[in-house]
Amino acid sequence: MPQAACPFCFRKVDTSKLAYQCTGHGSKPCEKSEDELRVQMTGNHAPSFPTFAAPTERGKQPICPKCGGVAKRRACPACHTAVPIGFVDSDSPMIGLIGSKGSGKTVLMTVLVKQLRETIGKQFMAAIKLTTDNPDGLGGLEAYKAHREDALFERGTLPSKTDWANAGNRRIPLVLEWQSTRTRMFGKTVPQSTILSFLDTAGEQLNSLEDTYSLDYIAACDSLIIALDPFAIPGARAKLNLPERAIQSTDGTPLHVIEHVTQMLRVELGVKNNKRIKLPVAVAFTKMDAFYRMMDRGNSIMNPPGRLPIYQEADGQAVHEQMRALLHDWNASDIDIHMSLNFDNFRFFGVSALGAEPDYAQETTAPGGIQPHRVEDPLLWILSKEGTIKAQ
Ligand SMILES: Nc1nc2c(ncn2[C@@H]2O[C@H](COP(=O)(O)OP(=O)(O)O)[C@@H](O)[C@H]2O)c(=O)[nH]1
Ligand SMILES: [Mg+2]
Ligand SMILES: [Zn+2]
Ligand SMILES: [Zn+2]
Repeated sequence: MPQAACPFCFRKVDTSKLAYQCTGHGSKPCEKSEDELRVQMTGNHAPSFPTFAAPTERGKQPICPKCGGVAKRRACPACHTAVPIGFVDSDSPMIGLIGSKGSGKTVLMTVLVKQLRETIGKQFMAAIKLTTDNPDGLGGLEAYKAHREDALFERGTLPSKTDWANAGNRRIPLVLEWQSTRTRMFGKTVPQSTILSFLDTAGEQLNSLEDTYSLDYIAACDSLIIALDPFAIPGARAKLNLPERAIQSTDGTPLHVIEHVTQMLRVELGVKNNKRIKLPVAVAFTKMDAFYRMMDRGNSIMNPPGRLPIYQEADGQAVHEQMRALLHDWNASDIDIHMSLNFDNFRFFGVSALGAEPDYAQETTAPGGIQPHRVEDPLLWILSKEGTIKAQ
């Protein structure tokens, strides 16, 4: 039975037995109302049409109990949120993104989503779409575009502390559908969908054990991207001449963040102290643009990544080694040691979502605009581990 974590409530569900949700096209009008289960599991109060279990008899049509119409939309049986159609029968991996406050997660996600849609999709011949938990009307997508994408790319303003997706006490996962093909036996290709769910989880939320939503998320993840702020490493900061406003990470050094995540993973996944954690972890150092002027021309971190429809293993290895050397220079090899001792499968990445340093005090992007550099690398590495894309 195909199993996957629901991208909205993170419960593992059998994707061949999803619930149905009415779309209001019966012969009599159907009514939307707040769904108790949905509120309880995700905090979403938006009214929706009735969600009901799939008929158990084979060949029987899913009929809405309220209006008698045939339902076509599928929904999570645990939280009653409508899911992208590609989730049906899939065993999609769940990829988590965590890091401390100010490490650049919101900027990274916003730039990554646009980069995936506009560049990476073409590179991998994949259709990459953003879906939200609000499939009726485009409310969710429009809000995302206005508050996240346009704010950053058109108005050049950096995310505010009370971000759109973190407003109130409800956090909204960003859900992407990556549709491509997979080659079966005899060279036959079949369509394949991978659903990616990103919850922008701040370090301080990880600290409070009451935040079960974050913990459920971490526990459901098949792989993780940890965003680390190099500005929070004293030895790295000493090499720069940063204004005070650039220093935002408040909850400890990157080593503390990593140690905390390791402890949490050990508990959540039940990994004993004498075993390494198997879950693939991409450790992404953000804001690398601040160091570009100090790097040699030939440094792989500075090189443009390849544009072939494969994950380039040698290039990834080279960046990993360059990052290790930088950690050594920054007097932060303890991060490398900690990762080696605790994880079977990790890799370092050096990314820059903005591509150039912003005006930290004004909270605006550089006059030249946004030129993302290597933002997709961590995700591509993980997708190559999951088998969604090839590695070479
Ligand atoms: N130099 C540089 N600074 C960045 C970059 N991305 C984010 N920042 C800085 O880090 C701050 C926090 O970013 P944000 O994405 O809001 O962090 P979050 O709290 O982890 O979501 C921004 O206001 C910028 O000052 C980047 O690519 N380069
Ligand atoms: Mg944020
Ligand atoms: Zn769910
Ligand atoms: Zn109905």
